[in-house]
Amino acid sequence: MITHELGHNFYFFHSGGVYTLDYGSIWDVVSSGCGYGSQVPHTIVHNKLKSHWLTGIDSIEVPAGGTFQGVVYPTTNTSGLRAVRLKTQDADISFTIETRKPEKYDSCLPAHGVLIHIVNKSLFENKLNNILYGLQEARPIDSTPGDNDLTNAYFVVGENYTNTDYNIAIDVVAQVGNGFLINLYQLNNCGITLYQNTKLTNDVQCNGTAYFMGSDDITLDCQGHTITGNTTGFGILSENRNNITVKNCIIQNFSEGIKFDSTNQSFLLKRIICTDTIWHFLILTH
Ligand SMILES: [Ca+2]
Repeated sequence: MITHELGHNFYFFHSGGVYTLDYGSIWDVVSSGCGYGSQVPHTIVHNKLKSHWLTGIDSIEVPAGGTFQGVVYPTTNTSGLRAVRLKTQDADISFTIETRKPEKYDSCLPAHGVLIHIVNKSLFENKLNNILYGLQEARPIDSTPGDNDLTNAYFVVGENYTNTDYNIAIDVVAQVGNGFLINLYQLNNCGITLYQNTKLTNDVQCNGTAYFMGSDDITLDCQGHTITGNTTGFGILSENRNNITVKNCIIQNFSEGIKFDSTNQSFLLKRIICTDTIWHFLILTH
């Protein structure tokens, strides 16, 4: 409790506000934490960034419209990248990414995973005179929404968070040591590697290759949208992959519309209009 109240003196506010107005997050000592009288967890990286406890090589700030790929290590580590803040076109809104692991001060936490918060800076400014009540500056993104439970809010390998209001996607690609490899990209951007099933929500215009298929067993569904190039690169490039599905795409004006090279097994191409003259397939079947 002392740690919690001390946090307020640093202008740290209750995170939560997802299912309850206040408190409600086990992941933050300046929320409910693990309960009074229990081992208290760390505070969220948003607060550590705000107070410059994490700086330099400990953290990275991704500008609005930017991308990031790298390993985010647990808050309980003493070195390595431990915080990512993604800015958005709205100067007040950002997202933070952190890895939490039940050990040391975080030993009361329920699992090892990736936590994502949406931060609204304007709420911080509104609350300077109202420190204990009101809206939360940082709200956890619940990976299992609607269940009135934030203990399972963490993301694990293979899971993805997509926010179409801000056109961002965050993939948890793999575990690397005790950290997680994060792939953060802008929805509908070009030149990106896809690791998860992806749906386009509008047409895209690309300089060079639009999409690299980065994992097996994934689907790109353009939902009828058009991918337009500048006569260079590939619309969709898949090399040494299994079970890639591309559907509902209109692909035009690339050097090659689709290149599937050594991409084997049950790939599917459905409802595709490719206006480029060259399609390049080297398909291995078992
Ligand atoms: Ca949940």
